[in-house]
Amino acid sequence: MPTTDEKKLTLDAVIVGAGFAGLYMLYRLRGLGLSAGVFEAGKGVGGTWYWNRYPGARCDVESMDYSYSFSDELQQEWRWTERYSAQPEILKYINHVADRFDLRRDITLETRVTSAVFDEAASRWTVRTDRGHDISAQFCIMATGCLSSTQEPKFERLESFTGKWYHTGRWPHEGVDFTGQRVGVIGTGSSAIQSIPIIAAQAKRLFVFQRTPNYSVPAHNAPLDPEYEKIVKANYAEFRRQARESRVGFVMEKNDASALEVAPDVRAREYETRWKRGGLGFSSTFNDILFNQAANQTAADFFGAKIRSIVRDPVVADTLTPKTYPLGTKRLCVDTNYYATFNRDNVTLVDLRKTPIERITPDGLRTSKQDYQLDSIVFAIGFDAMTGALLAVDIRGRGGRTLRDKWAEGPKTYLGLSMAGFPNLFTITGPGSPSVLSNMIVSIEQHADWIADCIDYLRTNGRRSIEAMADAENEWVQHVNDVGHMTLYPQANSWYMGANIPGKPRIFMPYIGGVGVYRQRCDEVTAKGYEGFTLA
Ligand code: NA7
Repeated sequence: MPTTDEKKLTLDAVIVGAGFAGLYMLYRLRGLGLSAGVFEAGKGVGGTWYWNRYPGARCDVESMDYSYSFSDELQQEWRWTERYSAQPEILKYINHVADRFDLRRDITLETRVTSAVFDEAASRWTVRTDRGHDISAQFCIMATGCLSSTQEPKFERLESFTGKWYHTGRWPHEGVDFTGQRVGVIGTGSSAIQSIPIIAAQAKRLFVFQRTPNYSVPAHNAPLDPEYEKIVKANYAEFRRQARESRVGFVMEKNDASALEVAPDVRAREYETRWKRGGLGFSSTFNDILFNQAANQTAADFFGAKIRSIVRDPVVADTLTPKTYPLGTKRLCVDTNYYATFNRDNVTLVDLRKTPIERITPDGLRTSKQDYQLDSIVFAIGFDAMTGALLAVDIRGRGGRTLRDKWAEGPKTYLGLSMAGFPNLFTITGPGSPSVLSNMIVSIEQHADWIADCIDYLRTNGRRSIEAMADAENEWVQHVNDVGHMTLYPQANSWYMGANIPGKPRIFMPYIGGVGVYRQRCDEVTAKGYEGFTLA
């Protein structure tokens, strides 16, 4: 515990969170000569990659893309071992970055920021933590991540369960051995889809409780091809430039053809090629998959046929086939042996649409049809995405207005970076920015750079504060919404829409205009002397 004196701090900036965003923000602010402190709830750095240690946790963006670009020495020297990196390797990388750039001395671990209150007279933030820190800072930067606030399991009689239960987003650090156990996994999102094949291979019996099936593309993960690594490293600057200007923060092979305009055999061949290649690029097989229902249906039909070709039991195959929302409008999953796992004798799929969970029992759970005996339950039920971690902090801006109040009907931001009424508060990859629809590291670097440049500008121009104008914010919120509704995304009950959390406002939260387009917009705002902001 810090002593009273150590707890009372005056800093130029407080950064909340020590994941990829917090670390790079600290690096940038230090470079400007600012005093900055990072406060992090975990016992280590890494954010998402610190908490999500469930079996099979892996990034769905390829390793050569999913890494920092700010240091050429770092990107040249670091060697990824696989096409898609597993969680332990990514965590090792983040720790390497923290050491390599001597970041740890400004990071306070095991400390949760509980409130941030704006003092209008002083134009400063007072930030408090659960360990009694009382920090005065000119700037407060929320680097709290989009998928960090877990959705808590709210199943009736959970407390009566005599076995052990886990949440994929808060996995025990020592790991879990399911050998000989009867295990139930609730949920079939990305976390479940990655962990199910591994748990199935270990457990005696595995019951998968599915509410909504997901579309999952094979990863075809493999050791990183040394030739590919060599080519990328020889051209890393250009590779990164293309990523920054792309739609999603990494280069996906584009196809300007419509799925509806090509002959059926050409279409089938294209889908097959993308399936064989694996990964998130599947949803760009044609240019209208995410915009046109009929085009999307051709991809969904291809998917259904694939599932039927892998899963032997036709009833199970049918249950695993999504039918209620367009492909890609819930985040596409990337897997290793997911569908084939349902051919195992020890795996049973339970369709919760037909037989919902009634309650947890002391030795398992009960659906409307039967009791299941379980030694362990894995809740793979996701996150209060994009807004959860921000609203978990009691943030109060001008006039004492809370962020919770401001966002009561859904998040409102200017560029996903800043909010009217909350001067000198920044969000890295906040709602209204490309964030979760992009390679997060590309978006994180862009935001941290924009914020650092903005702070530098304020200081060199003798300004104390910057605040989004209400009009600019309203226009941006409208634009984010308009662009979102040009696509099929709003049709799904996804966490992009806040639909996975009971009572959360239903609104499409990320900006889908594209990483390159969005960056241009941010740069224009800067070039026009921070258009849409008030500087004081
Ligand atoms: P997701 O993608 O939100 O998946 C959560 C899953 O849990 C999903 O299948 C949900 O079904 C299911 N769920 C949630 N609540 C319940 C209840 N009460 N009962 C039964 N099933 C439930 O979270 P993940 O952790 O898998 O992945 C999050 C992101 O992390 C992922 O997109 C990647 O970007 C990385 P539903 O679809 O709501 O019917």
